[in-house]
Amino acid sequence: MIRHDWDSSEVVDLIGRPFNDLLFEAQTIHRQYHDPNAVQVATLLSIKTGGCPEDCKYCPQSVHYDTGVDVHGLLPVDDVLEAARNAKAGGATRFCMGAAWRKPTNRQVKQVAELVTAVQEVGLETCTTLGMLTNQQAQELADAGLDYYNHNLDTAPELYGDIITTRTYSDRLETLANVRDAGMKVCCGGILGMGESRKGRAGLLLELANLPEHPESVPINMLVQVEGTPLHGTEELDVLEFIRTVAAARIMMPEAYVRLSAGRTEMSAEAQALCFFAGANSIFAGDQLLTTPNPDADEDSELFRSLGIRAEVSTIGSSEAHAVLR
Ligand code: SAM
Ligand code: DTB
Ligand code: SF4
Repeated sequence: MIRHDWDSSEVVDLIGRPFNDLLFEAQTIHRQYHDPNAVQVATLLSIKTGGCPEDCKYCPQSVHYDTGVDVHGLLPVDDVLEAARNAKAGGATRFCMGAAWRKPTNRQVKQVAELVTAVQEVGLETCTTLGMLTNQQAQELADAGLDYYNHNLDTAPELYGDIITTRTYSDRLETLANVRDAGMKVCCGGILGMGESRKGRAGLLLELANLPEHPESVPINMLVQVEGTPLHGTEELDVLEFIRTVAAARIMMPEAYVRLSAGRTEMSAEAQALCFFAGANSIFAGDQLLTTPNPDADEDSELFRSLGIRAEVSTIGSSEAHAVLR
């Protein structure tokens, strides 16, 4: 059953259930909605890096912190195409382009729309994450054929002001509504391990699951601690608690692709295997996230091989037929 009426204590209790009960329920629901042995593979590219005016305390790309990221302006289309072809050759079905902007200008939206059209021709689903969008900007990206827009809520509303002061939770919700109105699919999740309590994690899941429509993709990131950011040195989250939160996300948003996102370089194969059992069915592949490292291709193929997991094949061209069949 798809619900949008979760309350906080119910979600705290859900995350805190006996581990075996929680994972069994998550896996049972997972099997009702998804192929249990297939994982979707997406690849990330930072198309504009660093120098961002926002003050997100986790982020190496904020201009407020000295992290030594290699700052660059918007990449030319040829560089983006080369990365997209490599991603496709590596088995990715979706190509996500990230820009360190608070909000793009109309000119920047036009430039990104051209990148979207070019990447589509490679035969990949497209996703971008560019910061806040107006209604018209969202429509322009949708008209260019953009499939997904990533815009994370990142944490619970009551904790947002401790992490970011340069924008509000309602700014985030407004962009998400603009993306939906324009007819695009939504990729929206958050970061765990920023010092939040279980109630904080529950608060993030509650917001996501109580949106008018569940996001099609829900990235769950483990904080990547980058030196120079204010959250560097935060006490690390127990990986079992991360897995519990993934399981709760699966139970609360049965149809969504739950993505085991940033933080995999610090996770054992066993921890990642438990994330897949808990209902994660998407990853970022490629040796770089936006600015920080990710497991390399050999490590990921070995992980998939040892677990008998297949990379999901492209649905481009068949998605409409699929929708008719359902
Ligand atoms: N500037 C745009 C925005 O913030 O919406 C798009 C790019 S931003 C880097 C995309 C997402 O990356 C953030 O919402 C956050 O969830 C994630 N992120 C950034 N730094 C991270 C870190 N150190 N660890 C985990 N996730 C991180
Ligand atoms: C998401 O939720 N995680 C990705 C993607 N969406 C854009 C970004 C992770 C960034 C990790 C830190 C970095 O590499 O800069
Ligand atoms: Fe800028 Fe996005 Fe990083 Fe925040 S998360 S500082 S908005 S790039």
